[in-house]
Amino acid sequence: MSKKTIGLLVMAYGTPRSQDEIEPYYTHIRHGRKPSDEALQDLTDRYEAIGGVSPLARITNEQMQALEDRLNERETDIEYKAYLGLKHIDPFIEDAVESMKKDGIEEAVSIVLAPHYSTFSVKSYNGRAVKKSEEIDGPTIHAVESWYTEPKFIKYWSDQLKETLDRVGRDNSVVIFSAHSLPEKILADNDPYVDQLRETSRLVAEAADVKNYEIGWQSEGNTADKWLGPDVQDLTRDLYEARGYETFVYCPLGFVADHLEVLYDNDYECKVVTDDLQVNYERPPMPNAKSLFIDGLADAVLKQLEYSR
Ligand code: FEC
Repeated sequence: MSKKTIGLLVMAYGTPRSQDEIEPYYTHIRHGRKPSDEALQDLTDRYEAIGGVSPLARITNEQMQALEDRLNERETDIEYKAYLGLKHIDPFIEDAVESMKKDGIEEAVSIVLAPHYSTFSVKSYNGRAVKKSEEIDGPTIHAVESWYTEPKFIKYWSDQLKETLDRVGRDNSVVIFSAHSLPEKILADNDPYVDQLRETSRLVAEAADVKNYEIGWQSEGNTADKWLGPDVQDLTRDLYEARGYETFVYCPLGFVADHLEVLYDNDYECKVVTDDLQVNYERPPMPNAKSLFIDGLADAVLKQLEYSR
């Protein structure tokens, strides 16, 4: 008997693959409004500081391929076929849904490469996928809405933190868990984003026997909105003043790959602060396509399918 093929729609933020793509990408992020020359230069300089382009495009592809492989290893009667759908650059989410339709896929499962649900992020990814599918009478899409407590995801980070804290010591160090900041107005609509980050942080901290930890927000956008705080840089200074920690361990739980928001906002911007305070900077490695993490994503996909069918 031939295997049934299920589409695996892997959605992620996307990144410019060359300097020429920075402007259209940034314009898309800004909902079609072109950035000023100054803002564009500022973003170009940040990419320059991390090596010209972000490694995110490569890593997203590796994550998608590894997830497809892992699901196909684990399931014997279903063939998973992965499709990449990006939020701000091609192939867009809508392109991926069209490709599934063209390939005759009738049923798909979608997952966003970001653990925490928010109206600003996961809801918009899944909303775009479902809207396109409805327009073209495309596949039925079972969406994983969030996976912030997935045990292997928690274990990935707690293993990393144990290794770091065993080395630097627990008493005089603090872990700063963080995610991308969002406009504070999300709180008015009972958005679960903040509580979900708190829960991931609690689970990781417990499993890694972390003595001191705090939650911060990073990478806030350049808009007039009030954004969720405290910002990780301000938090670093405040914690140093209040408690005199010797080591700051940054753990950007809201992200899953090495990219601009980690390589620049943590590894450059936070490090400027720790250097200024003459304290130690630590940032354990991101999950990228590491086996334990990918297995956790596979668990989330399989659970969603079992639940939806
Ligand atoms: O190229 C790379 O390596 C970095 C890619 C990248 C990731 C990422 C993740 C998230 N963002 C989220 C929300 C917002 C909101 C705004 C916003 C703005 C930017 C800009 C760049 C950028 N983001 Fe991003 N984000 C990445 C890159 N992000 C570049 C524009 C310049 C700047 O402000 O720094 C504000 C938009 C607006 O103006 O209205 C809001 C969230 C995530 C994590 C979830 C996810 O991955 O989807 C939330 C990676």
